[in-house]
Amino acid sequence: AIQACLFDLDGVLVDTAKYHYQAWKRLAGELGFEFTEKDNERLKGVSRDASLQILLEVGGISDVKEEQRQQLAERKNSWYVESISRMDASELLPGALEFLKECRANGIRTALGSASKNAPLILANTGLAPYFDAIVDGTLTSRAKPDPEVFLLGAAKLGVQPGACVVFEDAEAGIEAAVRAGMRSVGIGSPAVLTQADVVVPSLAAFSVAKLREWQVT
Ligand code: B16
Ligand code: MG
Repeated sequence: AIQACLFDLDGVLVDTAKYHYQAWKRLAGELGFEFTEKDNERLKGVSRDASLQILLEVGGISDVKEEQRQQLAERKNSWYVESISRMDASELLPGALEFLKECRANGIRTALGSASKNAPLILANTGLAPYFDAIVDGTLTSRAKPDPEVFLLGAAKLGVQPGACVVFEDAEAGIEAAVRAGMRSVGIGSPAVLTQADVVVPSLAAFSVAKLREWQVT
């Protein structure tokens, strides 16, 4: 049977994408170019440094030294942290807390698998921290999704074989990471986008432990 659930954070448990977008847009504004919501789609699930690289590409800016890059990323992050510092449990996505509780009530282990270095602050402010047996965030991984590192590390921390894990993800790269890790996956979002997922639901409110039980583990 399935023994563990591994969760992405942004887009699965909370909607922090809007705060990332506001902060990147503000940085683009200071640098003198527009950054649209469509551009922002490319940043979902992508690390902070890689996001900055994409942003600079959008603005047609290429000659930026490493030191200045770090300053720009730091600047964006300070605005982002300001926003998430004000978050509370009202910003949890539908069904997130209920499903985590249901997992734990049924003896299913839970881990976070997020690219964000700010994950601990978000978990603390939304009250989710006590529902995880293991946390893997952007400070613990060196290879970004679609590399399976983040989820393999989560499974190892839980002491569960990859084949007995299910990943919940809203980003294509995250689903691909799950596939490469040898795990099942539930896509949160649109089936047209998350084509590699085993099933796709609009939110965790449409999923349950009973559905996990339908999966045989080989
Ligand atoms: P930070 P996830 C990702 O979170 C976000 O989707 C992505 O937009 C962000 O750039 C990345 O975290 C890094 O976040 O700047 O806070 O370290 O979807 O992997 O939970
Ligand atoms: Mg995500």
